[in-house]
Amino acid sequence: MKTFKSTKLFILLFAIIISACQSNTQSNEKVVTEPSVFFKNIQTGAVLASPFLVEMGVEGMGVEPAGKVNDLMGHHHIIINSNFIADGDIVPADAKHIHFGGGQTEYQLELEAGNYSLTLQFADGVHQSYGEKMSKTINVTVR
Ligand SMILES: [Cu+2]
Repeated sequence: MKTFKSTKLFILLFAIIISACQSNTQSNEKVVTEPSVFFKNIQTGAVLASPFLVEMGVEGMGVEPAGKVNDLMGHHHIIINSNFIADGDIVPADAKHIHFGGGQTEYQLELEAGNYSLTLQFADGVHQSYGEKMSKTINVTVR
């Protein structure tokens, strides 16, 4: 009887240890961050004097000049008063869409006074968007 009890206890402890290990593994997986882009130096709601410096950040991917398509690599774009570009679509080249095909991560943006949405959009070497998950939109006021 005593042996049976301790065996039961051992199995119970074993089960607790196993489940503790599993929940650790799960929470570690959740900590892994998805690749993302962000404005390093400007928060949404900022009031700025033109021209102002825009510092473009990326996590989980690398910046390289446009030209070739490489996994997890690309370049930044700033989109003014327009939406992010859907995954796989080409980022247009016009006054609203500024490409940083040289691999730049900083830009002096000049805008007339007013309210703007600024979207940072990451895209691959042939300007195909990485989609909404690799974009970030903020709203700013230019005095
Ligand atoms: Cu581009």
